[in-house]
Amino acid sequence: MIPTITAFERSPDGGKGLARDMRVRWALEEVGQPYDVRLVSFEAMKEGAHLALHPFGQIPTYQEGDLALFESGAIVFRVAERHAGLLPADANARARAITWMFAALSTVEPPILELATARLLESDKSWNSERMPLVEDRVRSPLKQLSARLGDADWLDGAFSAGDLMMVSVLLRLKPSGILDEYPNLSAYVARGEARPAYKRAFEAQLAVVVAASRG
Ligand code: GTB
Repeated sequence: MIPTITAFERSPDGGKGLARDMRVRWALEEVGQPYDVRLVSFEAMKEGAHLALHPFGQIPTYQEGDLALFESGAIVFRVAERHAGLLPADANARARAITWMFAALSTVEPPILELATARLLESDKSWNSERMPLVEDRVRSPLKQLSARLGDADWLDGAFSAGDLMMVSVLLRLKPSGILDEYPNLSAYVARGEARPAYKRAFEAQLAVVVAASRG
């Protein structure tokens, strides 16, 4: 059965692959599962039909038969669980890969989102320049430890897994800030993720939506 995911009809990032459908596309590409994409406008996201799929009125969603999921982490986990290639067969290694997915989403991503909010939505506030160093340091704190743990390994725990897919996806959001460059092994880690053929296919697919929208 071909699953259907949702993505922005007009992505505010202009095709940089930062919206969260990108990690779902990437997972589907990694496992070789074809998928359909339904594009939704900001207005439609907040209306009943979409809210029935996503209680917070966001993208991405995932539909497979009568199963409907939201939350990119849950969707990537579903894809990884149902197909070979993103989670190791060994039970302990599998549990560790899932742990890295959670670490990406619940430890590394929140301060990165806070930084994005501070830069995009609060730059005009009088207190922004005073607060920004604190926000940036909250990003650096888990990165320093992540960098130490990764060391000179290619991936976080042996072979590439859904844990790496999620961690690279989360770190990508930091690229414009320059903070990632402070950790050369993390920059190289992200570049390794971006170099994967599945990542490139996913990136091109989301970019094609932006290009098509710009042509009207
Ligand atoms: N926790 C959820 C998940 O992981 O799936 C969060 C989903 C989410 O934040 N979705 C965003 C959304 O639908 C799109 S990805 N927003 C519309 C709304 O809330 O009304 C977040 C995002 C948006 C824009 C950029 N960008 O322009 O760079 C990057 C990321």
